[in-house]
Amino acid sequence: MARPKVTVVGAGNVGATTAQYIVERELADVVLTDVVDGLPQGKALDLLQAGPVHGYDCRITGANDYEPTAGSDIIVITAGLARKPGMSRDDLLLKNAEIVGGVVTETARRSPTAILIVVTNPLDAMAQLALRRSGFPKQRVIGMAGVLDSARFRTFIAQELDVSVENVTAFVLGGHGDTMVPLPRYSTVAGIPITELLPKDRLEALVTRTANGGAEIVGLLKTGSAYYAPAASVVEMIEAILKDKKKILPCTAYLEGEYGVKGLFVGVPVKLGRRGIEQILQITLSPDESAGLQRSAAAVRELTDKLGI
Ligand code: TXD
Repeated sequence: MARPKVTVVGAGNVGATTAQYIVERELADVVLTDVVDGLPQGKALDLLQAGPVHGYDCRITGANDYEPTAGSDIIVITAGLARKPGMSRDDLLLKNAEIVGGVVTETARRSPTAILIVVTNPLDAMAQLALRRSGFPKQRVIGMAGVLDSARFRTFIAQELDVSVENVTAFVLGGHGDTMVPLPRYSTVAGIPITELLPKDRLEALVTRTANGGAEIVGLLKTGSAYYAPAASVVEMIEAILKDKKKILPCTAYLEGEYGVKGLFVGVPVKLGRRGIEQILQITLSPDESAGLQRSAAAVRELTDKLGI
């Protein structure tokens, strides 16, 4: 049986680490692309040479053009710029929209049945742009944010209670970043809601740390942002899709009325399988949680309005 094919656009920190985790799990052959001459080719060759040691046979190809991406099952978009000094959030929005728009046009026409996983920030708006540009059905355009945000929350809960991360499930809704909505009452340790295990003030501290999880790492690294956990999160989504696992994961999905949000990408629990987003799960939110989600949606809407999408 032919191995599935995954294209990763952007051979920077998140892109290259995503390629690494894909081949280490032997999930797919990988095509890694970037605009920087030699970068994707060099990283692809290096990863290929780790194969004999790790014991994987996946093919890994690096390219500066899109021809080798044709017929991909999944396309992961990590291409973009980080914010530079003097650059406003809006400058970044417009620049990354230009990059992501171009990438989507080039990849979608060569892989018309692919599933797009968008990673580039501002995530929710870039996912919306990818949906519009590709003309793909909404089931096949997914943003990665919730898996990462909930992985961070799970890490902090496990640390706080000194239990295995494997026992901890956590739920995070909403947009990526400051407006995310962690849901402690749906977060559990071996099935026990964490609201029964942690006092309110500790729980609030963990929620705040989760919401600032990305900034905490940027503050430490200084020259870049997180990539191990983001790449691991992308790969969990890829695995759920390629193995048709029907796994329930928090992902950024296009809503058409669910949770009272219409025509916008927001993070919600979805079922991921071979057809992409196979279902959006609707859970009952408290008035506070619902208000948080609406605030989050409004922040996303501001960006999509600026892009006119
Ligand atoms: O939760 C999430 N969604 C995120 C998002 C978690 C982590 C990172 N997040 C965002 O992903 C981050 O804010 C960036 O927008 C992207 C990629 O982050 P990364 O840390 O990988 O950035 P790098 O190392 O700067 O890599 C970006 C690469 C770099 O090699 C550029 O040369 C390349 O993108 N690039 C392009 N590749 C292809 N085509 C075009 N046009 C292009 N422009 C730049």
